[in-house]
Amino acid sequence: LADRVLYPDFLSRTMSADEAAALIPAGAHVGMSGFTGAGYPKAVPGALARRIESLNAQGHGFKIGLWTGASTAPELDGALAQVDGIEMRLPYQSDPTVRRQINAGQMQYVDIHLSHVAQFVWFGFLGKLDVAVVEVAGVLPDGRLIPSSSVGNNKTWLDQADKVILEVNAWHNPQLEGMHDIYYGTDRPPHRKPIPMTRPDERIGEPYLRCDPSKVIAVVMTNQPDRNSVYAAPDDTSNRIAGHIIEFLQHEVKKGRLPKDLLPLQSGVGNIANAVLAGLNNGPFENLTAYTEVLQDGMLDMLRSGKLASASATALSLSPAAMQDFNDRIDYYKQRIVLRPQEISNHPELIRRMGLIAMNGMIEADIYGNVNSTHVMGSAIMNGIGGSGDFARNAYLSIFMTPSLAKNGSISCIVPMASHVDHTEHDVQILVTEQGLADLRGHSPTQRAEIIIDRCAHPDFRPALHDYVARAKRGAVGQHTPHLLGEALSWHQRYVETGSMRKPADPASAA
Ligand code: 0RQ
Repeated sequence: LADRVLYPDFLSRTMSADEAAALIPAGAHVGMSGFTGAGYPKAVPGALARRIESLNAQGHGFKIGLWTGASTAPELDGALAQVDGIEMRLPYQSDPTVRRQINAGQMQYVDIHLSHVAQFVWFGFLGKLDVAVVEVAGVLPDGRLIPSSSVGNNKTWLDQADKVILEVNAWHNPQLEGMHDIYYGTDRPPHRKPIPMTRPDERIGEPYLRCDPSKVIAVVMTNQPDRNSVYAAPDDTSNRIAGHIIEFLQHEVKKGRLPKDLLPLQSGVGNIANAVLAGLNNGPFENLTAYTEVLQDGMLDMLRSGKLASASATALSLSPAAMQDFNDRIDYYKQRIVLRPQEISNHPELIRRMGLIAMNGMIEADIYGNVNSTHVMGSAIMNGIGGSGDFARNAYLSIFMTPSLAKNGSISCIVPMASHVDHTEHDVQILVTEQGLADLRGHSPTQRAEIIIDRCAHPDFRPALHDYVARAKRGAVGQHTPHLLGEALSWHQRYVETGSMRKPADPASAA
């Protein structure tokens, strides 16, 4: 305790997680730390869930509004959802229980761009933030805080909340101190100034989080690891997607549209993203940089090999083995990694200025290039838009990738019309599946349809997609983006009714 909490006044405010959880009132808006399984509070959420469970057994109807950085872990989202303790959740989540409750209509979910969250709170768009529960790695003698493995919205939670509960997690390497860069220069319009950053590795802020000590109502000591999920080894499909992207980037360098060390990379979460990074690690490019949200295993490998010179992110999201390596070589990584608030890691101004290469996963794309990142069959949430919209719209190159088929081949990820649109045709430049890569730049919708079907759709579904376009060209009210409105979502409807987008009579075809 004494070596992690150096601010003397806080010692008298240390208490158990149960005592701290008792300070959170029913109906409160609670801002918790945590981003993609890193830096979330480990003890207070579980204690709060136990309290909610026992109060609700007595008929209290206790729920909170839960705001985070992004996804957290079973000990936070899972624990609170299991006791039906979340009235409203924002932003990105990936917890199975939360997802089930949202899709059952039992939890409200507000899925907003990750760069918007902090400023929506500053603007008062989301109402008052009552309590912040923030994990830190330590407290300085003057009360400033050493952030832990993610920064997320912590600066905003600490600044905006009436009351603050700190979890000081001794599991974190004390040498994390100095890795973070917290920028305090943001303001509200009309007082905004340009953010003074032109390179991903630039430091423009300070390494600590500020916090008014008088707001701190509890300090809870923990010693527990982050979620640290394991990534699947790249399979053939992901390797082929990675191969297409690397070939494309080489082509862009040859054409003079990208420098030979490329431009800063943004990479989404998940196994395909990790495979692309593995591909880049074995690929021809040197001296790369990353300006991204989440630093996952693949980027750590690239930093270690030297392919990646530096990486800026808002969170680490590492497997246990990668975390071990991170701790073992923290001096090396500290010179190459900067962790920032998510309003800076995802800031449209910076993404546009630095010219990012954005690579994100998707659920489906339609023949005209609209991308659905979030909804299954137009209705059921998977995770959320996360930062994909921040990056896609503002990047130098916006790439979306997916296997061409889902659910054992019963679903085509290229469909006549996307059942939900997160990224419009205007924000999507490149689509990639294991089948190939569609470069949509400079092409009209009908030209795009041919390219997407021939390059990206699975061969089983190509004839039906071409047939749809041909008939739409005859039957649509306009020829710019021809659709047959009565049929456009029929593939999804067939899946809902039969469990497959393929026509039952002919397993090899669709529509
Ligand atoms: O579901 O696990 O139940 O089988 O979707 O699909 O293929 O494992 O792919 O892990 O890369 O996730 C878009 C969800 C892709 C992710 C998405 C089903 C599939 C499986 C996952 P099962 P895969 P991935 C920065 C960027 C939005 C946020 C973002 C995501 C599950 O990339 O959440 O980009 N993106 N943030 O079976 C029905 C289809 C489907 C389908 C896949 N067409 N129809 N189900 N699935 N395609 C990071 C942050 O913002 C934090």
